[in-house]
Amino acid sequence: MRIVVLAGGIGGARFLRGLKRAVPDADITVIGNTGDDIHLFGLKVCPDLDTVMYTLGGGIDEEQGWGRSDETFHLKEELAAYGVGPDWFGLGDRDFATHIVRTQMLGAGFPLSAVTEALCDRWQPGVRLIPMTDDRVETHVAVELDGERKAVHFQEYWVRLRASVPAQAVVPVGAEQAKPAPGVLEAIGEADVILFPPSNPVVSVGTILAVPGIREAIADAGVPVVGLSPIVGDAPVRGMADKVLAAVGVESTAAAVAEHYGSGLLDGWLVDSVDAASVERVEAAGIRCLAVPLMMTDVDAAARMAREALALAEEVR
Ligand code: GDP
Ligand code: FO1
Ligand code: CA
Repeated sequence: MRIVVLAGGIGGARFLRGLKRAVPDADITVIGNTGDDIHLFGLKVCPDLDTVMYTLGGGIDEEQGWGRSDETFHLKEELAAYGVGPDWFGLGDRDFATHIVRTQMLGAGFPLSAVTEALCDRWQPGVRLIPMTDDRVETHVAVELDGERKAVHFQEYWVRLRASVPAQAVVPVGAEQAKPAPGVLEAIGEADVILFPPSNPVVSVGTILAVPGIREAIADAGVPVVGLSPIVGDAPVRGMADKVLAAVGVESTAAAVAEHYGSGLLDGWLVDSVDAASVERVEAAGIRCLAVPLMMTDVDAAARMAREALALAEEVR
């Protein structure tokens, strides 16, 4: 079975680990969000691609959900001693090696998709990980700071400001001009099923869908498209989805997120058991909906969610 998954970072990666356990023989292609990418210290950092690669490859800091396990921060301390920042973004020594290799290869002329493939040669994530685009896309967030409206990089909004001020707008800068990376549209066209994991609907899945051609290819694929809600009990399980959903005028409920994707894109939607009351509203929007446990407390729980998603896909096929 050929499965295509549109993934952000932690939510996407943990779901994928469950999906691999649920269907070990499946051919899984992951289209990764690159809107979170940021240039720091002259290096290109791709947090969501790395979170997927490290999580599936066994190199993730499990507790944190991002960055390398067994990490140290000597390089960051040395940079700080020179007064070189930013000091608010925690790049570890082991993680730095990934960004150095990536930046070196990009400088030599390789596209990000080829670089990601080379990095995955080491990590063997067991899926084909493709960035949504080889072109530069950066998510910016419009905020009001000290009485002034300005746009900050998504990482600055989330990591430095901890999403402590409202997001007035979310803009995937460069997305309109971006082209899907090689293999993205082909994978969608050849898929038997397409899954939206419980990833951020705005700054993860929403950013991938903002690359011209991807949304259309999914809508026209003619195969089941099934999503899992990242909103449980009217709040994100973690992160700032409530803030960025508000910026696009969507309430933080499992049903509103399904309606936001819409029946033009989604055939099936899973909500958590605590949100069983919202099933009717989702079905009224023309999307088949079931309530099942959606907390990824461990890999087995994520695998059960993956089986539910695939069963729902068969039902709507
Ligand atoms: P990020 O890039 O690291 O923010 O990761 P994603 O975009 O892939 O996923 C973030 C979303 O995952 C957040 O909105 C969370 O609410 C959601 N999430 C995290 N853990 C869980 C979980 O155990 N269950 C569900 N349903 N959602 C989760
Ligand atoms: N998240 C933080 O909250 N603080 C950090 O210092 C931080 C550093 C970091 C370094 C590499 C990386 O791949 C991810 C990192 N993250 C950090 C996570 C990341 O900023 C966000 O969680 C995602 O981009 C949100 O989708
Ligand atoms: Ca992300």
